Amino acid sequence: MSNHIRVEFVLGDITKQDTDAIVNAANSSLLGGGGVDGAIHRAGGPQILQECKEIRSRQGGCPTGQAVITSGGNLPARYVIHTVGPVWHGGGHGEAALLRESYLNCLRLAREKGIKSIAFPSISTGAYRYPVEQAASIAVAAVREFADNHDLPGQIRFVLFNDRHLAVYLAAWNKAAECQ
Ligand code: AR6
Repeated sequence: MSNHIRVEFVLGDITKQDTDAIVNAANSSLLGGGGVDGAIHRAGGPQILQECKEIRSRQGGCPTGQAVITSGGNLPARYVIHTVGPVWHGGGHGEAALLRESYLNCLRLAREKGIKSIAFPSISTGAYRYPVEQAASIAVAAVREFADNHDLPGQIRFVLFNDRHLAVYLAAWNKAAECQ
């Protein structure tokens, strides 16, 4: 693991984070929705949706596992990285690989943009019904893999919305550290 990276886990609201970028658990339309997506568009104002529409007109939305970037509008964060996690269909439909790609593509975009701090929500574990224990182990493995392969100075923050999710992510992180 790179010595330059700090990973932290907090209980909170993603829209309040003061990292350079926050990640949105979006859908392929990029036109907003409920959960994290709704909260980000409400707090960030119409600028974010406007930029999402421009991306849509260029590339026709965002496929599952991919990521796109907009400004942060009125949010404390300068950027929003929108990714589309997989819908859980029982685990036999490539969900794990797609969720891993969502995290890695957000980190790749952040690196390209020179973003030094990024906050992730627990992608796919709300409306998309991904079991949180499995999602957490994929999320922490993706972050560790990226940090191992890139010199990535900065901070990665997981922002969990309830105590149970926070405990699950911390346990996944500790387990991954033990296995190393
Ligand atoms: N800050 C941090 N985490 C939150 C917040 C918040 N403000 N609000 C909810 N969560 P979800 P998905 C947690 O449903 O499963 C949308 O309608 C929540 O407890 O936001 O990837 C999109 O438009 C859960 O653990 O995202 C898509 O259609 C996690 O964030 C679809 O939902 C993710 O829940 C995406 O579903």
